[in-house]
Amino acid sequence: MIAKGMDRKRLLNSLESKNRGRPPVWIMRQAGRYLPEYQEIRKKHPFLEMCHKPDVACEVTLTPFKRFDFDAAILFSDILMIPEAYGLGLSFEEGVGPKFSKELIVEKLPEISLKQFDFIDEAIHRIKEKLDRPLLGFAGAPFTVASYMIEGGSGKFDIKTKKMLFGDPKGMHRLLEKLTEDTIAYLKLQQKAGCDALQIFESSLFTLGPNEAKEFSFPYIKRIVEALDGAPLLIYAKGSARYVDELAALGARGLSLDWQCNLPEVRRRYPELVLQGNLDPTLLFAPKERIQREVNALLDQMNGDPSYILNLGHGILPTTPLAGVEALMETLQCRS
Ligand code: 1CP
Repeated sequence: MIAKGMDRKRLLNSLESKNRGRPPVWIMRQAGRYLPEYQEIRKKHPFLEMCHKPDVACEVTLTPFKRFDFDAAILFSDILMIPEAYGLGLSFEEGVGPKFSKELIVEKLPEISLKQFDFIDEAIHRIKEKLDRPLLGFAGAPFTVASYMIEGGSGKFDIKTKKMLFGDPKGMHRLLEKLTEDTIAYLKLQQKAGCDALQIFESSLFTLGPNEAKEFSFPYIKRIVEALDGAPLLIYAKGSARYVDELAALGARGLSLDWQCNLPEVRRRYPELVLQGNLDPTLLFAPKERIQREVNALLDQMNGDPSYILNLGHGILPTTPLAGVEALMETLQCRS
């Protein structure tokens, strides 16, 4: 699907605070399990193979555009590629999610080489050859990736992570230091390969109290922002509502906010910041009229905002009906 003329630039314009007309839209996890086309490809490949094979990663990245005219693509990959490169034995089990088979010993984590991410470099080059709109690269924020490594996969209450954070804060900082350095190199690789913008996912922020967030999350994200030196970078955080000021102070181009934030109010406080979000992902399960009402209510306040990007407040859920996404897209297009 080919977007027309300046339309293709909507996302980049918003990132430069100069968008006119309707806001750009993309959806976190848009190249994922809610799409029947994704499920078809997934039948043929285990998840990690999809990430490792540049031709498949490219195909999956472009899959959502068969149905939806999103204004950007996001690289098909995962936030766990860095721990995988550490040799922690990552696997994805059906219905279970990510799992690491090797024990985490922070002191023994190896130095990694960017050569290990050649498959990502190649996937980005391939996508850029075919894509007619901006491509987002991404990485997990150090604390979120650390929490998966410590839990050995998805941890329901992140108890092991908290145990380490409170019981061995020095060890926790050593792990976060290492992840920060590797994440900087990893994001720079994606930028150099052709990604037009980058997003950092701090999906586990909500598990932390304010003192812990201040110590174990924000300083590391800030270092990444500084190292990327003005690159168009968005920070997504789940649990952003109570930390808008702290997140805004990290110096990134924009914030991607969850659905507990009052986005128009954040805009009043931060007129200059790029803002992205923040519909509740479960809204897409609602009847069409309800989706229209909620999307229109948000757009009544944000339409015409030169630095706004429409998105959900977290990733689209795997069981989301396609009709929900269709209703969102139709409502937006009616506002053009
Ligand atoms: O369209 C896209 O966004 C595709 C690229 C993408 C991204 C940006 C994937 C593919 N994963 C991610 C980010 C990601 N991965 C996050 C941050 C965003 C968020 O909070 O949703 C996190 C926490 C992960 C870790 C992860 N990987 C999970 C979550 C586990 C948990 O704790 O609940 C899962 C299920 C995966 C596997 C995965 N990654 C991506 C897909 C499409 C899948 C499903 C794999 C399958 O088909 O079984």
